[in-house]
Amino acid sequence: MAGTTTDLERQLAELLEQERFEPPQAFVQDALIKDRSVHEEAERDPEGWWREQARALHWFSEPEQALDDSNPPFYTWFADGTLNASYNCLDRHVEAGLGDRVAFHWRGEEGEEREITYAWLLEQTQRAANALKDHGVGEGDVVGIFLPMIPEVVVAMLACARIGAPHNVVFGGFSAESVRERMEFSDAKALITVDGARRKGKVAAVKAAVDAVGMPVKTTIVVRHTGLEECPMGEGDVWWHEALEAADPECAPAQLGAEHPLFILYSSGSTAKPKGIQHTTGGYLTHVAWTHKHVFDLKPESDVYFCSADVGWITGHSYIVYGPLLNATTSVMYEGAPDYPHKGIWWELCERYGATIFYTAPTAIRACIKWGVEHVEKADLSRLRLLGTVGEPINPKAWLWYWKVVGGERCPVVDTWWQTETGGIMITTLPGAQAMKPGVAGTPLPGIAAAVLTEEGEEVPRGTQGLLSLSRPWPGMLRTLFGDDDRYVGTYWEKWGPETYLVGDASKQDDEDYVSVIGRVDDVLNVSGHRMSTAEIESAIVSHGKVAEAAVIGAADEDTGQSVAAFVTLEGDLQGSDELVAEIREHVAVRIGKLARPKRIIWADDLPKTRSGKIMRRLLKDIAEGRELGDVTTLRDPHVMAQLEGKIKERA
Ligand code: 6R9
Repeated sequence: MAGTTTDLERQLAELLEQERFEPPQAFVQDALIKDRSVHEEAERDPEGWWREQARALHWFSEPEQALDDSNPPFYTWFADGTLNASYNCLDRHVEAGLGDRVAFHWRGEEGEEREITYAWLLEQTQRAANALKDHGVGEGDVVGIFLPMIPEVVVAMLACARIGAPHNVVFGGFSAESVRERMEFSDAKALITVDGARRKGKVAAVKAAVDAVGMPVKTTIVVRHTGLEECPMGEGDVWWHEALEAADPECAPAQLGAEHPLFILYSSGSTAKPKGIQHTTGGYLTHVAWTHKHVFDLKPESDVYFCSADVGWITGHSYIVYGPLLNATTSVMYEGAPDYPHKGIWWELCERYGATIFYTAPTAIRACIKWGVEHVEKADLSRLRLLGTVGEPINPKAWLWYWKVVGGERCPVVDTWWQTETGGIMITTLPGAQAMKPGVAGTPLPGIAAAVLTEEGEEVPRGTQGLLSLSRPWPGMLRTLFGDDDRYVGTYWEKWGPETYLVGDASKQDDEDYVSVIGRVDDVLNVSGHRMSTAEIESAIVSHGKVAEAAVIGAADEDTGQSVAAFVTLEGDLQGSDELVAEIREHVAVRIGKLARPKRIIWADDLPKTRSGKIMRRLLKDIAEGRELGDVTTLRDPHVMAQLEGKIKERA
């Protein structure tokens, strides 16, 4: 085995020299798009082109209008059309005779399997929609969803969409406290949650945790999943299965304006308060339907698609639920962790269900590399024909490993750049039409325009690093931040004016228009492809009784891209200890979620601040990553740095 690894390493090292990979001929032959004429066609008339793509949806009344840019940056798309998201995802497929098609091959952590058909989803969605109505939820009311990766999470989202109640899904890895806060911010009327969630063989009592913090909602609907004995049901609590059973089986889809909000999804920004990113119906669905089909070269009759994300993130919303269902896709949905019950579970599932398309995050690929090729090689992956990544920059080494070991050098790899705010994929390669460059996402998709700018808004020369911007509205764009138009304008449209969207990523563009994305330029961390705010973690740490002050930075990390490092000063003359490290980590887990726990805590007597009192994060980053210190002359107290450096050396 050792011999094979060396061979592989040598082969990968050779491939590292190659900057450009043409799409494999066998793939191109059957590809939906084989050249760049679509890009050109869209470029001639972007609005008209998107208007054409909107025809892929079913409209109760067809829109005449595409983009309305009369009040920037409050853009609208297809505003005079009416439609329903759940009708588009379910009814029309069932009406077309596809009711028996599997929408999800679902696999539970314990190995149980459920085949979820389109007909079943439609039946359950109508009942759930009526159950929501029975419990006082109406059009425009926000409904919170805090569920693990079980089919009911899809039903819950589509039931909300059916009656025009925007959903607010919270990732299952967040703490109950985070859920409470998000319910409060979004003024949610009801919460759909679960008795317990399984993680690597253990069961977490979710309903009990939710009760312990108290939710500001009238009704809590509880899915019975693990059958936990201790699932407290109080006043205002209803069992999902009982509510659905009692509900009318038919619920006509609400005919909603294209700009009706479909969902809110909270995402981390550069302040402690998460941003309620608000998406609407017609434009968002048009964008995710087109991109899901063409970026993944989807043939719904023969493909089996597996996206390993969680529905609680935008990737799950757009490319597990809405995009795939709009295109009548058969998908694989897995409840568990990538290394449970064993490190080859993804590949076992690919073989078992015949997955042809696989979409994951670079951090997961790096974990697989560490676990070893043997876990991949055990499975027959010969049906795979396309691979994708999302969430963070992929280093060329990981790209090549994915291409070679998982894809057998037959499967194009699409490196898809986008954000919660963009709704859908914006920059990538179309797999049958464009060469791939490892570590470089690709070009703006048809209809999308991007540019790399200076702080002042001038385009930088090709090959030079600058700030990524999007220079034209697109249908899947966020419309505002929930209840906070000012913050929406201030965050994205103030720097360069209401026509140029500020992405927040540093990037470069080459002579062929390919964009490589380097990383965030603001105080947003990217740990394993999960977005987190330094300010949010800092305020969680500071809320611990023994902590005086904290500064959080993202330190470069080989496995997770970035990791959370916290510089902490303690109250009075308290001393740091291993117990206190554990206490603070647990405190962060309770306040935000396990994913936000600092990997390293560094005790500091003081934090380096400018004379105006701003924490110098750049210096902390230098320290945490072991670099020579840059200019410290603007510091209020330059000795602070010497003390901190001393601490780090002690540890090393
Ligand atoms: C979909 C999603 C968005 C941020 C984004 C950027 C980073 C996402 C990337 C990528 C390089 C890619 N990012 N995809 N960086 N290459 N292919 O991840 O949304 O959670 O909102 O994060 O993630 O920094 O600005 P979200």
